[in-house]
Amino acid sequence: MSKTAALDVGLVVAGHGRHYIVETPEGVRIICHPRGKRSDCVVGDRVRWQLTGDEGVIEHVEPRRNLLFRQDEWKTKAFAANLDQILVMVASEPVFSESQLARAMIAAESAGIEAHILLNKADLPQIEAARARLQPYAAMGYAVHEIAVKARPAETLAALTPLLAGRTSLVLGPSGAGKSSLINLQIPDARAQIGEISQALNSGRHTTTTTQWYWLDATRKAALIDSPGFQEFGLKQIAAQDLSNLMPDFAEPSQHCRFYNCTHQHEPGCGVLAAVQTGAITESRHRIYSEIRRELS
Ligand SMILES: Nc1nc2c(ncn2[C@@H]2O[C@H](COP(=O)(O)OP(=O)(O)OP(=O)(O)O)[C@@H](O)[C@H]2O)c(=O)[nH]1
Ligand SMILES: [Mg+2]
Ligand SMILES: [Zn+2]
Repeated sequence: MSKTAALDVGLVVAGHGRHYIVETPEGVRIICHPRGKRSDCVVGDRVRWQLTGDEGVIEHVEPRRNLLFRQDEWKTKAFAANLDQILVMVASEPVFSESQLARAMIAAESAGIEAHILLNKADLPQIEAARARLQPYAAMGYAVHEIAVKARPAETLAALTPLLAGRTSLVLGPSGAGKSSLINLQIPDARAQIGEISQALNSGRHTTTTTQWYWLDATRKAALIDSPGFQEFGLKQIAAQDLSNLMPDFAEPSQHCRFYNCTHQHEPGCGVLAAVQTGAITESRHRIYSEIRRELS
């Protein structure tokens, strides 16, 4: 028997700086520390661990199916691993940044993870403007689900239940979009699930400060992962020449560029610039592309 096979298996359900909460196959949650200085596991990781005293030590992280992360100038921030889908949640209010939304979708494409858009707070008058801003994303093939988690809970549950069934979904988005409200709607015992340790770390706060894994069903087949609202969303992990391939509305037009290494900025015969002229690609999408591209070169 190999050394790791003798260790217990576990699932990382929360991380708090230098320690993690690992869940056993029986559903028991234990505080664990990584072996050594590097703390490189994230929520969703399958790990091998062993008990030392009343806490555990993570000895090994199993290979990941995928990993969603952002990479800024100085640091890499992993969101979660081994995901079936990402639900990028924005709301009619507060007004969302299209650049942040686009970056989250690009990160998902780059990690090879299916992404959906949830547009929350459909009850507010600002919904029309938000819907219009998301129209290009629907047109380029993303599913956009309009919901009202607090205002129309029954309707929201009915709309999202089939989407969530049997899958591990990460809910990602800016602060105040309603991510935690969605978790609480889908999972009535959410507060109980996160346990005392996590609650203590989040106590008295409305805003989420750590990524947390919640089971949706008693059979523990489906999960929802809550995450803190993000602001920065660097994409330094992406090579500049790959960027347009990760933007679905750029795919077809870029086939018509005269130069194979076209940057879609100023080149003659650029299919992307032609598509901006006709409106097939919006000005704002091209501006976001140019902004990210500048950061990558
Ligand atoms: N009008 C309206 N407000 C909503 C709806 N859903 C959620 N909210 C409100 O939006 C606010 C933010 O909700 P949260 O669930 O805490 O947002 P969050 O995305 O978890 O925010 P962070 O944890 O800071 O990232 C709360 O005051 C909710 O009551 C809705 O359907 N309509
Ligand atoms: Mg929250
Ligand atoms: Zn071009």
